[in-house]
Amino acid sequence: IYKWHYSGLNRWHGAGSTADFQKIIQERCDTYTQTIRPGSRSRNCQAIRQAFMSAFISKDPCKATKEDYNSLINLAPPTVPCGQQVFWSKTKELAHEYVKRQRLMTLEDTLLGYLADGLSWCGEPGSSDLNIWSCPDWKKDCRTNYLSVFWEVLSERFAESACNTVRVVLNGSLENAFDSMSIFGRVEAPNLRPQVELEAWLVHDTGKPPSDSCSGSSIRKLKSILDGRNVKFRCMDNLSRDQFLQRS
Ligand code: AVW
Repeated sequence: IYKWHYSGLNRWHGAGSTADFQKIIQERCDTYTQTIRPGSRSRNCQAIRQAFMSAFISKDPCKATKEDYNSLINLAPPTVPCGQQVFWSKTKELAHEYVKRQRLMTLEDTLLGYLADGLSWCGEPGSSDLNIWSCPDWKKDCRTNYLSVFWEVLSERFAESACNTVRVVLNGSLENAFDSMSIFGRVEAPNLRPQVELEAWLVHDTGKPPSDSCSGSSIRKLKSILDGRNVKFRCMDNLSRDQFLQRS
C-alpha cells in the first residue's frame, strides 16, 4: 500500500539508483584523480559530479539522448594511450584481471568508466532527486534509459579514440563469442578508425572445451564489420582462462 502512494516511482523493472550516488561519484573521483592516476590532468571533481547529475536529474528516465551526456564527457573524455586499449564482451571480470597484469586499460580504467562502474541512476520529471526505487530496464521498459545511453556514448568515444593495436577479450565458452547486439558489437567495433588493428582473444572456462573459435560464424561476422572499415584483424582462440592469464 505504501508504495502506491509514491505513484510511479516503483513502476520500472530495473534496479533503482544506487544509494548515496552523488557521494560515491565524488569519492571515486577524488580517489582516481589523487591516488590512481595522480599524474593525469587535474580534474575538477565537483564540476564532474554536477555535470553528471544535470545530465539526467528531473528528466524523463526513458528519454535519454547522447547529447545529455556531452558536457560530462567533454570534462573527461575516455581516452587511453595508444596501443593500451582493451575491450570486453561477456568477460568483464577476466578482462579486468588481464589488464591489471599488463600496462593496459579498459573503459573502467578511464575516469568516467571508473566513476560509474556498477552503479545505477535515474531521475524523475518534476523532482530534483534520484529515483531510488526503480529505474527503466533495457528490455522491459526502454532502451533509451540513462544507464544504457551512458555506456553507449562513453564506449563510442572510447572506441573512436583507439590507435595502433587494440584488444578485445571474448568469451569462448559461448556459442557466439561475438555478439553483434552487444555494446562491443553495436558500438565499439563499428567505430574503430581505419588502420587500427584489433586482436581478438577467445578465452574459455578452464577445464571445459571451447564452444566457439576464430573460424566460427560469429567471428566471421566481426571480421566483416572490420573489413568494411579497413580495420586489421587478428584472432587467437582455444585459450583457457588460466593459459590466457599466465601468458599475459
Ligand atoms: P556485455 P558489452 N558497469 O557483457 O559488449 C556496469 O554483453 O555489451 O558486454 N554496466 C556496464 C559497464 C560497467 N562498467 N560497462 C558496460 N555495462 C553495461 C564497454 C552495458 O549496458 C566496454 F568498453 C553492457 O551492455 C566493453 O568493451 C552490459 O553492461 C563493452 O562496453 C555488459 O554486456 C562491454 O559491453
